[in-house]
Amino acid sequence: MPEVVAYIGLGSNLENPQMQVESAIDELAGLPETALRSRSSLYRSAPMGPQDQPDFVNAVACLETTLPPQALLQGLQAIEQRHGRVRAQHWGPRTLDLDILLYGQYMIDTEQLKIPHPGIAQRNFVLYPLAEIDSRLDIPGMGKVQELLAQRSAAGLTRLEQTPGAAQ
Ligand code: ROI
Repeated sequence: MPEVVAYIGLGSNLENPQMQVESAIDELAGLPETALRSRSSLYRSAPMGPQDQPDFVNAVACLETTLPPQALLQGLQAIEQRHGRVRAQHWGPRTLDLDILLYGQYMIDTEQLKIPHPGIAQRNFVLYPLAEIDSRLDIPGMGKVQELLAQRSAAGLTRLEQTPGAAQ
């Protein structure tokens, strides 16, 4: 497999969400055949979907990997499991959610994998951190991140300050 640049969306709204997301980024960096190229800041975001749940912490990580998409997905699911993810309520709270947003310029549409992630254009908590990493990024079939962002308000979204003492 040639090396591919993949973008991963991270989200958590249970059990110290900032810590869940920070440690998941470290775990992404530890996946086989994979290196962490860059990452966004953390963002606090109002829940999309049912409103009777805590705010989320969201971020995006950019990986270089030679894992095929299916193997990458399995790696993400293993990390979710380690964070105690249980799939209870549809669009309900979760300790950790990891999504493959982009896998190079590939378009994949299977039962298990939809890449680019179909929700990107609607989610300011994905677009803003993506743009922080690369605002000129092209999302196959959707357009440039910068243009998608211009159509999404930042309502409910706050970029979080660096955690004191966090590694830079
Ligand atoms: N809402 C926000 N703000 N962030 C998320 O990561 C997120 N993830 C979800 C649902 C429940 C749809 N809402 C979200 O899965």
